[in-house]
Amino acid sequence: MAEKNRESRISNVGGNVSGLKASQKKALERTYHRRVDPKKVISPELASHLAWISREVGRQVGVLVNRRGQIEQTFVGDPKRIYLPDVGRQRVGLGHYRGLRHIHTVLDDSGLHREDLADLTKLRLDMVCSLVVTEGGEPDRFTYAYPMPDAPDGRGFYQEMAQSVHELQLDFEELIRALEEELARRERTRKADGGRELVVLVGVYPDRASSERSLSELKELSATADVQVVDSMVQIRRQVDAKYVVGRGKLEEVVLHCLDVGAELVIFDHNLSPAQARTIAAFSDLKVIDRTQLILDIFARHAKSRDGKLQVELAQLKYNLPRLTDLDAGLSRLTGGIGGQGPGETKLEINRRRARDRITRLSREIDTLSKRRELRRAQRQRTMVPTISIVGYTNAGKSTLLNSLTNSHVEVENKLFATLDPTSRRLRFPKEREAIITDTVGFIRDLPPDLMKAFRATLEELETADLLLHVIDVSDPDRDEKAQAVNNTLSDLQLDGIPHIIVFNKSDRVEPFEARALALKAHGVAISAASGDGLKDLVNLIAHRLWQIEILAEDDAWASETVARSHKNISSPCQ
Ligand SMILES: Nc1nc2c(ncn2[C@@H]2O[C@H](COP(=O)(O)OP(=O)(O)OP(=O)(O)O)[C@@H](O)[C@H]2O)c(=O)[nH]1
Ligand SMILES: [Mg+2]
Repeated sequence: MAEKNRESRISNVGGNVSGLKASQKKALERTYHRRVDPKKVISPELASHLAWISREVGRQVGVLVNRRGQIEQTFVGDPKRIYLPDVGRQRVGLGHYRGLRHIHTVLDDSGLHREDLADLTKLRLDMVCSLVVTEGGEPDRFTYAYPMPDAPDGRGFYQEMAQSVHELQLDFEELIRALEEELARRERTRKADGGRELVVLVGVYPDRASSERSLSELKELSATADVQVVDSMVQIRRQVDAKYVVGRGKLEEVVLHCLDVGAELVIFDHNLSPAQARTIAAFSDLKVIDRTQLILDIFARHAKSRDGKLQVELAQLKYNLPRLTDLDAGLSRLTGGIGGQGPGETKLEINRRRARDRITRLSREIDTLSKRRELRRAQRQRTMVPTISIVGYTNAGKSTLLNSLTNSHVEVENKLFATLDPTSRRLRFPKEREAIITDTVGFIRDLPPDLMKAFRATLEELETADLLLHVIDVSDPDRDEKAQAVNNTLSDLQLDGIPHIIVFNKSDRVEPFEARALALKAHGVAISAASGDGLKDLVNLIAHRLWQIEILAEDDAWASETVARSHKNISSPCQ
């Protein structure tokens, strides 16, 4: 069978074969008959053959050799360059290299090229080698490099030169065994270390300050998604590279670095276009996801209600569908694992079709649930109870505020996107007045509006709100940018016409006058949702806005009773 396969490869010489004589092509085809001892990197016979034919055709000639010593591919380059044929986009298993080495001739005195070394790491080849050919067509110096993640110079490979192939003392089998053992050992150490996926964050920013701000949020998002950030790589440039986001050279550096630190996942601090996502995935052997996919992954982990889960899945499907590539891992991302590798056996078309079918079914189911919610809301509106929605950047303290206003126990966490499903509670005011108050999903900058729309349950609550409480974490150095991001999202969603109160929360974490001064300026209110400080002012302001009634701010008893008498007798509208 193996013989037959090899037969069928004859005449299959790739690359730049144009203009070659029939006899030269035949000679190139004969390369497939060569066989290298599996313990050797190259045999003197193969070296002589390659050198001779390369000089004969005046071009570089390359071969891919597998671990059994068979020639898998033969290809021809230009006099000064050679392009590696497609080695298949199948991801190499953990703890393994690709099982192929690339050997090519050079007709001048150069050794390994930069491209060779990039191929070595990005395609996880076993080895790359160059063979200098003399004027007379004889093999001369032989340079080789193999992966070495721990290489002291941080380059990720080890390079060596032999004056001739006869001088090569290397036991190839033994070398690969040791290298893979080391890879596997690293893998085991990582697992023992909690088994969290190791990631490298990558971003392009116009300046240092914005890189720090943006990366710190991406780190928090990564922590929420339970991956371990080992490093971040930043490129400062005015514009994002249209093709690779970071420049090509930087991307090579990223790939190399990932290999160095044992990371398999790269998270881009941008929203990649489908074309960029595909190009970058094709460029390296790493799993690549973007900021939106990371956020979606967090959403998938945190959604609790049936409605929430369906909506996240729908958003993931819609986002990932145009990003599916031929041999892509895409589908498993749809099931919520962080950029997880997809089931290799599934054909792309089936993936796409299944994804589309699922999108249709999910949309239908979500519609049904939405109608039910609408009914409930209509009932509420009939009773003329005004509704208040708490909005704000993620982690600002929205759920804490709902809890302390209504003595509830909505989950509060120092994590981004702790809340996904809206929760409504009744809030009683003096003089038999009451309102419904709803806690909603947090906003984040640069979230595609389509994704925001995925949270229909939340949005529907917002659309019918009579008043929005915009909660801002006053202790956050980026509070202004974040508040602006919330305003932008509100206006994207055409919700900026709803009256709102600005609530500066976490006042206990700043100087007392600071929050108050800000509140005064913004006609808002400073509170500490955690300690209850300032809540009476807030209740007062709400009552004033909703009914134009005054509750004496000095009257502590009244205000605290208002807060204490609140009930939690309205279930979440999407349960
Ligand atoms: N010091 C202090 N911490 C607060 C205050 N309010 C909330 N926090 C903390 O801030 C973190 C986030 O609070 P959450 O109420 O979960 O924030 P959220 O806006 O609902 O966040 P998401 O639902 O994730 O968008 C938690 O660790 C809270 O304990 C406050 O007034 N003071
Ligand atoms: Mg919350």
